[in-house]
Amino acid sequence: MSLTNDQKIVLFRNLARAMALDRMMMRVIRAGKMVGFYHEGGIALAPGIAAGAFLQKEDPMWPHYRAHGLAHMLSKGIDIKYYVAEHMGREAGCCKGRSSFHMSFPEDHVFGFSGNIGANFPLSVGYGFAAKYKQSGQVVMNCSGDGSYGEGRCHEALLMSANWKLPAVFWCEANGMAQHSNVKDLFPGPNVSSLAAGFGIPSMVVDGQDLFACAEAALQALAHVRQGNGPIFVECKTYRVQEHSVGGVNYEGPNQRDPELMAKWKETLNPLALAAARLLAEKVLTQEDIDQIKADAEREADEVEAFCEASPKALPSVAEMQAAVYTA
Ligand SMILES: Cc1ncc(C[n+]2csc(CCOP(=O)(O)OP(=O)(O)O)c2C)c(N)n1
Ligand SMILES: [Mg+2]
Repeated sequence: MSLTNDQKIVLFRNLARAMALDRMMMRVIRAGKMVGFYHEGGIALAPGIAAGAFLQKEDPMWPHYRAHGLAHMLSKGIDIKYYVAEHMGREAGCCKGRSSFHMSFPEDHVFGFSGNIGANFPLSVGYGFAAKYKQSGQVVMNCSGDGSYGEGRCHEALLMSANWKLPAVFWCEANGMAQHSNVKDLFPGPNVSSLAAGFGIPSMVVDGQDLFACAEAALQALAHVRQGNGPIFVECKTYRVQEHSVGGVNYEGPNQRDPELMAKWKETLNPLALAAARLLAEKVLTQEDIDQIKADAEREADEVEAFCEASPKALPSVAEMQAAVYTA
């Protein structure tokens, strides 16, 4: 499925925005202005942009937790300043600064967010079942990393989705790492998407550094699901070139990961640079257009930071906090 030039420009602009915002989040946390912590996206944000790009507002999405779903939500059309304000513990945040990254945007059908790896899978089965039962036409975008698939509930979710032919995309951002483990030490094979075949679910493997390849895969996956064919699995191969989370060390098992290899990946596999080269070669954009898009993205990140700093710090009373606690 090929993309129009207009679609390519939107994707490119959103990737530039997400990468500038990711860098801003790193500046903010290092300056001690963030509540909670942050898992840098780095050069792994193209799959998230693709995952959110072609969803309707009503399509439930559970973003991958890396970069705390920044790319996915921005691409889905969520106003990201409320995400940043939430991380900075400000009243303007999407959950009034109470949640750090355990946030939600219910109006945009992002119903929750968790650092609990794999927690989203059973919920996605529920969203998918509801969509099918109500014949709402919604598609569920269930995003995760390759490290999720050591969790039993992920396999149960694949099984139930396949069995009930649920309208779900299992979108996997495979950076080869799960915290300090290499996925090759956790999974017997080159692609976690090979699991899908065991459940009769079709799958694709895509270059996660190629923004447009990821977007084409998202279009194809959504078309498959919207036509009532049941779930599909998309694996985007990407890279982690920094520590797992801020303040950590870039370990793999007991050893530090090779810094030279990380630097080489960072330089040669930057998805924005790769997409820019494509757009120039195809004469979709000029170098001037590209520079302008990048400058706009940096300015937006600065403006978002200033907006958040201007919002009062969230200092809820005990009664206000109790009102937000749900017990059953
Ligand atoms: C249920 C559960 N087990 C373990 C952890 C600790 N943990 C946090 S991130 C992570 C690795 C996740 O890997 P992946 O899903 O591939 O995401 P990546 O960080 O590689 O982007 C682990 C094991 C957790 N948060 N939740
Ligand atoms: Mg991973």
